[in-house]
Amino acid sequence: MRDSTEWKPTSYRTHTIGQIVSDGSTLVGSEVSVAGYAETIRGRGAICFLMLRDGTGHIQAFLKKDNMEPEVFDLIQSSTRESTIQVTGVVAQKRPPKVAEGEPSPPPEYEVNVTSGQVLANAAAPLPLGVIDEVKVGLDIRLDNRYLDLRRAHVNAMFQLRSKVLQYGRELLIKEGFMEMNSPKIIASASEGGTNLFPMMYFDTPAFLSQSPQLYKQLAVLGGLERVFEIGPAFRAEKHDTYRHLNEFISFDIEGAWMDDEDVMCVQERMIHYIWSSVSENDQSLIDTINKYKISQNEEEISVEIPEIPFPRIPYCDAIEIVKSGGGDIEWGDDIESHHCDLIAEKYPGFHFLPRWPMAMKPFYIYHNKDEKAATGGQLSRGFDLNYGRDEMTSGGQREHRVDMLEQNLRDMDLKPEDFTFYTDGFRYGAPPHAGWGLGVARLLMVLTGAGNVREVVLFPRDRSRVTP
Ligand code: AMO
Repeated sequence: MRDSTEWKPTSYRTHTIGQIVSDGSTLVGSEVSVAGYAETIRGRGAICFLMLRDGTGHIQAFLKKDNMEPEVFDLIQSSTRESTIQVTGVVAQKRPPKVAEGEPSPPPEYEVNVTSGQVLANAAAPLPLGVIDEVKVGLDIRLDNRYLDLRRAHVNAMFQLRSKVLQYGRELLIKEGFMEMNSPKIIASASEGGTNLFPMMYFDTPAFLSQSPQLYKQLAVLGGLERVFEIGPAFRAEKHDTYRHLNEFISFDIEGAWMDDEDVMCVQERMIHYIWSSVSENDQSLIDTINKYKISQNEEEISVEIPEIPFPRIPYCDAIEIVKSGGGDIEWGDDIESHHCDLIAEKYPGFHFLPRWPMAMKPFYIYHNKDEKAATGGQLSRGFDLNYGRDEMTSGGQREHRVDMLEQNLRDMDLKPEDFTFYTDGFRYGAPPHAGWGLGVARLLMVLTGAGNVREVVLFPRDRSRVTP
């Protein structure tokens, strides 16, 4: 449940449930108002036990018809599970349960003896999925009813953890002098290849949804912001139906001036190390909630093992040799696909970087160094990936900051420099060498939480068959 120390009173409640649960001893005898979802409503006749849940905890509300308006009592008693209810009453310590002699007494528990209340909104019954009772339902039903799925403790904990991961990522970058920026999501030209764009009409002009903040984070750096980051949506019209692809995903990007590929790989590993360390230090209760569910489902528990840094660097050429020696069918110049990654992961099971990809396999904005040739004679680039197991987490690299080379790269990749003048013009007035990366947030969360599908860690995923809710 959420940390409740800084919650302030609102029109609907004087306290959060978590505050009463944790500060009950100081509140006994005081009047409080709380509001939440009705988990269970038990009792007959003139007595009712209502278990209320808000985002911070659970508490029992005890209702006696004699102590309140009888109509309100009847309304609450006849309300359905998950209805939202507000009650006002006096905090009392619950009678402690009997324990055997010599056994330690459990910590005191508190309840609210209700004097008034109201049903704020009744829930329809039956619920399309169980919130507190574990009835197995498929992912599609869960996603169709995500607003209810989210009320389940482990799902709620998962999204709290997601928020923490982003918070820690931001923290580390801000400490290192990066500032947050936002780039436009309606764009005129592709940065990551033209085939997977979502076209749209921008009034009378054809435009696209942005695949990446790439060109804009670079322009911000050229403009003197020096170190920027962005956490924002990226759109890809890819016809994949896999556990790790979505058509809209959150990309966590950085870009830094006076940096090369190795510099930004170091930033990335420090950030991941910081995220894992911070989760391990601060968020065990979220992990415990998720693990409680995993244990009930016989799934492997999460254990937050802080990865050692530096992560191994396996240059592309070496990676090809590892795949070949593992029996994989691959040649220099081929993409390293998931089944190849499995062979690399046998040797490097944790996070590992794959730097120095062939230039022809990397986008036009990647740095082109004519002196960097592979043994095959092929041109190498300053582009890298970060992988974990069979999955790519990140792509990045040093960027081409020399405008003539940049235009050459565009031509080499059959793109027209005149379509990119809004970008290339930014390089005509002095451009710092710079580098950056883009990390798939959902993929990183899959590693942290052991989720088998990105949809588990994305609130309202967008894939080929889903645009609602
Ligand atoms: P790239 O296209 O490799 O690089 O994307 C960066 C990272 O984003 C994630 N990702 C996805 N996640 C879910 N669904 C998808 N369809 C999807 N596509 C990509 C991956 C990937 O590693 N501009 C460069 C980054 C840079 O060089 O700074 C880029 O976008 O985790």
